[in-house]
Amino acid sequence: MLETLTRGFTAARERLAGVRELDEAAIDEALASVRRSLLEADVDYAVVKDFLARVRERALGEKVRTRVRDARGRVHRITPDQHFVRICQQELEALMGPVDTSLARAAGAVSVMLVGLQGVGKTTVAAKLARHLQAKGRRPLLVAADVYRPAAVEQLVALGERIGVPVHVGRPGQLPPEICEEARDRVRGSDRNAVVYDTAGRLAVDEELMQELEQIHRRVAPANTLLVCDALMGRDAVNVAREFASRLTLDGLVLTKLDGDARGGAALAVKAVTGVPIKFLGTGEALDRLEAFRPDGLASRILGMGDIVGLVQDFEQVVDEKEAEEDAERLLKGHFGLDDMLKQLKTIEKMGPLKEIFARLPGMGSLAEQVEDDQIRRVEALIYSMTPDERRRPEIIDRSRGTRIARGSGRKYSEVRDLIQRFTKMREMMASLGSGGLGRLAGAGPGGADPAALLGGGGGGRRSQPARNRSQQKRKRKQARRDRKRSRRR
Ligand SMILES: Nc1nc2c(ncn2[C@@H]2O[C@H](COP(=O)(O)OP(=O)(O)OP(=O)(O)O)[C@@H](O)[C@H]2O)c(=O)[nH]1
Ligand SMILES: [Mg+2]
Repeated sequence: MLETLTRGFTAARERLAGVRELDEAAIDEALASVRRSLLEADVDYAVVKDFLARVRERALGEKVRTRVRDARGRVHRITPDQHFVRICQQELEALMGPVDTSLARAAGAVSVMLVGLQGVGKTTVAAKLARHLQAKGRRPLLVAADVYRPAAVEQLVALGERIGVPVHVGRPGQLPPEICEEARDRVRGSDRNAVVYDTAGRLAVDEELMQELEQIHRRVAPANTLLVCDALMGRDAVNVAREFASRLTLDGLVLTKLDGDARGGAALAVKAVTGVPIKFLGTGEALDRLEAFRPDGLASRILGMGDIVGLVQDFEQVVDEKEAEEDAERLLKGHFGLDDMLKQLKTIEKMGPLKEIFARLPGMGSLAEQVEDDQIRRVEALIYSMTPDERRRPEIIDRSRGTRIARGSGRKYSEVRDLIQRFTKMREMMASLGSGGLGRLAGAGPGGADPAALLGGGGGGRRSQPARNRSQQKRKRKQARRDRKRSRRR
């Protein structure tokens, strides 16, 4: 996802690594890589020009502060390349932001009308949004307002069934504006408090489609009209958005298939050109692959610096907090088996393909390319071929047991050996951290471990204030709980 852009910014940073100051020659050279990747990613030309000019002006005009003091009074050195990246980060955020992922309500109900060209992912987004609303405690109704494409209604009905959301289907011969109006009335007269209208798409913006969409819009007055564009549309997304915006009041954009396209330039330009904010991103076919759009997160990812905040948010969604805490406690005591590790891996897997997760870890972007999608499957096969005792105490696995496990899982003996070596090392490390090492490492007293310190001191600076506060509070709560448990045991 967005590899083309990341490559350009990474190259720029590499060019600036080690330079003593950001002079004109150095900046222009760095910007040349950025420019190439922006154009290759199909970002609107005028936007590229503007963006580069702004970065250049700031990079030349701002005095680089080489030392900054963080909240704890520690001094960090800032190198010119870091300063450059910071400017890029801020300008990317300005280009794509501000954050605006709210969905408006009218008369107590959230109503969303989805519009867009054929095949961009409207129906998928309809189901994803319904699921998203459901997760927020709403009771949505999906409306099948595409009566033209064969099987379009069935597609939505099937998706609705999968997520347990009712789908309003019109009678034979009924036209979309009427279907939508009836659906709106159905919501008003029931306990439903959200509605998502899935409309038909066309190959290109045509008059007939526009008129129909205008009619629906007039009759149901949705609180949110969202245009769906896919990343594959590149620069066209901008033109299409302009055309739709000239006919309908658009409240936001949903950008889909960001997983499927390395370019994704539309994400950068479309807000700047149309003024319509990006509200959601679609990053996969599965119905949980919808992200509330965060410009800072996407900017970090584009810069190859990962997106820890987003990763943590996703993780909080899939992880069972109590269980995770118990696991962590056992891990730190060294009482941790391969079964536990597999469980952890599977939790991580729920967040999406490993490759993507790595791409969102700071500094791991390039590593992501080496991660193979079936890595977890292979580890799983190995662990499943072990006896419960072997899983608990992998140190008992000798050559003959290892050969048996390899045969049972259809893998090589060397893979069994590698897995056990890696696991044992990890367990030893965690156990040593648990016995006070973590506290020492973090420079805090025993028991006062600070995981943030392990992420590197300056890292906190990029996180938004509320996110940081939230996770700090969470950490404090967890620590308090742990302390309580400990004192109970004593
Ligand atoms: N990889 C990927 N595929 C997606 C995403 N969103 C949708 N798709 C796929 O794109 C194809 C078209 O999606 P639909 O939701 O049917 O698109 P639509 O806009 O409703 O299409 P029409 O109703 O024909 O106009 C389907 O195969 C989806 O699974 C996404 O974020 N990533
Ligand atoms: Mg559709």
